[in-house]
Amino acid sequence: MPRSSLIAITPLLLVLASGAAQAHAFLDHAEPRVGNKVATPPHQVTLWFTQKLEPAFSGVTVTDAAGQRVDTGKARVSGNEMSVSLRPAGSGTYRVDWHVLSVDTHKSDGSFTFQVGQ
Ligand SMILES: [Cu+2]
Repeated sequence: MPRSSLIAITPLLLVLASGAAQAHAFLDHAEPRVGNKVATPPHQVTLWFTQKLEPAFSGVTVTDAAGQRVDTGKARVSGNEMSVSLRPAGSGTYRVDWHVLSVDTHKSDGSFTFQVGQ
């Protein structure tokens, strides 16, 4: 097979692989809740998944309205739950980006936002 054909096929396989992975560790719910508004900046964000997680390969980052990271870095993972502490920050739209490896060895990732303020 010509080299150019291999290059064309590789991205397609990656797309198929990531699509299959999404069928495994879904985000079940989060606190603050996905898309919700809270009055004051939370001290932590907690995410619950549909499967148990592998702590070494799972993580979460949180950024504030200015795009600055406000998480303290080290996510805590216990069973199907992952949480991270937040530094004090202001109001506006916060973005949560998570990636997990579930115990069935499948990766998935995603993001959501919540609002802080009145
Ligand atoms: Cu899976």
